[in-house]
Amino acid sequence: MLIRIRRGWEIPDREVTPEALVFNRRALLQAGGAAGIALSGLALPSHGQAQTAATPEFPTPARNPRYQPERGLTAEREATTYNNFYEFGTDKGIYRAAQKLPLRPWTVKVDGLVDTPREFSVDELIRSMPMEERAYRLRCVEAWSMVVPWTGFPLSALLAQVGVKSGAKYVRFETAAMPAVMPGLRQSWYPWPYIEGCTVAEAGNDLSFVVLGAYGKPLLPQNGAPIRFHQPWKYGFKAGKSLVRISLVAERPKTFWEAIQAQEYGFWGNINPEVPHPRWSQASERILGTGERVPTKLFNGYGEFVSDLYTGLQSERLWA
Ligand SMILES: Nc1nc2c(c(=O)[nH]1)N[C@H]1C(S)=C(S)[C@@H](COP(=O)(O)O)O[C@H]1N2
Ligand SMILES: [Mo]
Repeated sequence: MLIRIRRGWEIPDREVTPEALVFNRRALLQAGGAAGIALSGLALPSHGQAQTAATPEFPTPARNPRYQPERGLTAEREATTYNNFYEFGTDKGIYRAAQKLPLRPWTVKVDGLVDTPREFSVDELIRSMPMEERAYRLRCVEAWSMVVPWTGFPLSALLAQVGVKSGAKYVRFETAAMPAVMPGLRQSWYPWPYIEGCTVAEAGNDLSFVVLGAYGKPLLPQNGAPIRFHQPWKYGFKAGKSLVRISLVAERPKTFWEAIQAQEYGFWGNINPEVPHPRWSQASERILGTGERVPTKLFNGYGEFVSDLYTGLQSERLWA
């Protein structure tokens, strides 16, 4: 039995109505797969009074005030129509093609050097993990950026469920490879599936966030539905979309972009305005939607939370 952990800053008056809804929702999920699909937010047939309150099918927890985005939220339209998701194609307009991604059933395997390897269904995670909203900056190495209100939970909460063994040094993220719906996989020179990774220490940082929703709704396919990752102090390419497996491993995983072009993309991918990428200066960034250009900050402005992770690692290639 997983315990729903309430955060101190969560607004208590949200609890009264949602309790009843959560109860109904569980009953519906137990009733079978059809209800599960309906509750994913794609289709909303009426299931009685449980559906009348605001978005009972997906939790809308309070925003964590600790992480201030310091800029306005990016318009949802921008964030959902200008994407990188090479499995669906290399242009920014893959949102149409991505609608073919089947979102249920969907499970994520958590395995490797853990005490209890397990496979979690996405709906189980939505019900049982300590969900919160976080408005994070996202900075792509192509020098554009946005601010998205994600819904999800800290990766550390999931790792606590399985228990990380002492030999584990890295986390390897594997994302979906579904040739039937992903035309990009025909580009066979790319090393599919898209793999990403970080250290166990980075994974344990509270900013490391497993994302299930955005803008108060379940994640859309183009943003990596039904479950993706995000570490806001790293370039966007570190954030694997449509995760199927999270493995605790002893060796540093070979990541997708590193495998393609090791001179341009390293393992760490930390944001640093002073270290240019061969094709893009990282000194400034274009804000999606407004087109405004602003200086880029070290660690994307999250240094106070993460710089300690890198003491003693100066010999590593810490910046993309
Ligand atoms: N599986 C997968 N994940 C991926 C990518 C991808 O091509 N495939 N692109 C990455 C890059 S380069 C960026 S900038 C972000 C973009 O996330 P967004 O489209 O939700 O803004 O997703 C990352 N995750
Ligand atoms: Mo990116």
